[in-house]
Amino acid sequence: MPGGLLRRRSATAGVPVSEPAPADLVALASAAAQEAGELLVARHGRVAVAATKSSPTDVVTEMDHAAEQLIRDRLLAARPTDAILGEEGGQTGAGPVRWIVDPLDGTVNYLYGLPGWGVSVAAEVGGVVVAGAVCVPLQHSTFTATLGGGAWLESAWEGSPRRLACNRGVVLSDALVATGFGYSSGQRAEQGHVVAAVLPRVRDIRRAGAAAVDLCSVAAGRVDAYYEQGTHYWDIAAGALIAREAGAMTGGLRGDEAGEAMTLAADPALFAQLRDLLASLDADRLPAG
Ligand code: LIP
Repeated sequence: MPGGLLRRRSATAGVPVSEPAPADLVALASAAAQEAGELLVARHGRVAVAATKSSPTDVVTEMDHAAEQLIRDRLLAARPTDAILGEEGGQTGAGPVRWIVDPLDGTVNYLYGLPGWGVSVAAEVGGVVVAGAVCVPLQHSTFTATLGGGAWLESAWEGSPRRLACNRGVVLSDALVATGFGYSSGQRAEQGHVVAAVLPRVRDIRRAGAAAVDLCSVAAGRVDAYYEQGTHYWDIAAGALIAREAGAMTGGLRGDEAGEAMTLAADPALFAQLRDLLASLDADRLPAG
């Protein structure tokens, strides 16, 4: 992956202006995500539930805040004028690069000692995600992607980074489909109806517990597809780029972008089959209230 800064000429003064290269942004994203992952692993035994969000199962730990602060510090030390949108700290700054940070995706897995949690850091330039990293510490894995540069997996079990490609040519009835559920019981009731209708139509369902990791699993061919209603931007910003760069299509059910109403990812042919099924079930209808 190329390093250094891209240089362009200012339209007005002819003065060279530095634009951040996606390779530099992904290196910073990956380093910050890995360092936060190490912090989360090191302090796991000392987790204390500090607060709750929308329901008692949506736990916010002290560690979410500590991990986000570490990432913010690392990003701003390297790039002091950038903006950051973090799950815990909201939006700060207003620079041309905006970082999208989920310091701990899969909080419940983390609390229970399950390995499927990750740290997600993405970089947007001009509103487009150009770089992303998802570190999954207990799988000794970091997934990265740059726009147009492919998706990659660095793993302790593999010598050098491996380029990822999602599974191709899987029909819906043979597909292993990951999904997730929200925290409110009303939303879960609706999601339960949807998954009950999907389950007989696919090979099987997986509920792993972290959207960022699920999207990386699509990229790595560990599942064939992923869908979920209710994801937040910080859950999916990096993972969706990683999935797309591995050849998957991401989006909603009505030609829209992946987002809170629906996040769907799969290779394009399977995407279309699952989208049609989910649309027939109104799976992107947000629950009342
Ligand atoms: C999680 C999401 C996951 C969803 C969980 C939860 P959190 O985010 O990544 O996809 O199914 O219920 O919302 O709360 O761990 O950051």
